[in-house]
Amino acid sequence: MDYIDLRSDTVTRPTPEMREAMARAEVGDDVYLEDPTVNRLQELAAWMLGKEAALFVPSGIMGNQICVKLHTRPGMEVITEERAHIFNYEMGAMAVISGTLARPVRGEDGILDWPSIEAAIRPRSAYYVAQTGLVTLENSHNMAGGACMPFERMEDICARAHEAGLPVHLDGARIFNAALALGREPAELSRPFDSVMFCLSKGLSAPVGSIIVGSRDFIDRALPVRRLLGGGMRQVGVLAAAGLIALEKMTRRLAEDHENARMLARGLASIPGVKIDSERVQTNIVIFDISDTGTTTVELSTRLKERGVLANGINAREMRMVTHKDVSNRDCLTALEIIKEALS
Ligand code: TLP
Repeated sequence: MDYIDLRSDTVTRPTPEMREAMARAEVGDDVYLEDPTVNRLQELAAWMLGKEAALFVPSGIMGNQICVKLHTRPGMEVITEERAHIFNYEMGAMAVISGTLARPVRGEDGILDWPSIEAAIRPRSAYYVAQTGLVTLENSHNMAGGACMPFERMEDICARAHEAGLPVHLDGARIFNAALALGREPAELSRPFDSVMFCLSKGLSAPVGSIIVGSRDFIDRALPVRRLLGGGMRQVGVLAAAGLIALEKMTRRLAEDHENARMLARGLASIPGVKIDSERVQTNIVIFDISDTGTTTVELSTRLKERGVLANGINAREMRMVTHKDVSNRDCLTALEIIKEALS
């Protein structure tokens, strides 16, 4: 069966142009820093994100965790939003790899503000408590339904954290979606941060890969940590070639995904028992509550799959649907009809 796959934008397949570029890619040994295609990708990524340097890494998780490790020492706390990916979906990596402890803080619709972060910072004067080492933000915020933190809020948080002597890392897995929704350049969004991770393999449709950006010194220190984690790759220009197309050609079309997500959300809002504020959908992620329909998310996922639609629950009450290049407007309309039927 040809499924309409709304589980995630990670399911996107590389475009024919990517596959061609991968076949033609000039390669070298990237552990010797000699892969020309990787070097070009890193230069382009650093330029687009307005930072001195960039590093290609196999996954978003590895990118985030290299940054956590570089910014902290074992025993330190890392402030994250309560539903953040870096805290909930990365296998406790900040504890395993960096010996740090998450200090989760609830943000309104996933959006943190300075007073709640400040309240979570451990006092420097108290030698007998774990010290805060890092603040992390996520934009767009996956589990808050793709919500975007306004630029001014990020700027304010970064400035105040810096005044308090704390670095700030951005999990910008979907920073190009956020930039589009906020009407800002990705370089503008990334400017206040000490490090940013973003993914090539989500809405941008590359088959593999993420990037971290920061100062030259930060990226020089990131290289050995990537190697330590087993992320030193060899003739990886074959993957970087797809990443270059992702950055050059795939960022503008994200608007289409946002339109489809809004349409999906409006349609969902009209289904009896489904709770969603469609006005809140800013990017390509739609989270909706089905608890009033008397159906659990496991039941709904099963019914949808039988009818050709793939979507998962994020808990017993809430489903997540993510739009992307491989689902069209028509697919979303079909999915809506199927959801209505499955819930009737
Ligand atoms: N997110 C995946 C799942 O892990 C939940 C998805 O389907 O959305 N940061 C954010 C904000 C993410 O959403 C993800 C992946 C990552 C980091 C990790 O990226 P990868 O999967 O490349 O390690």
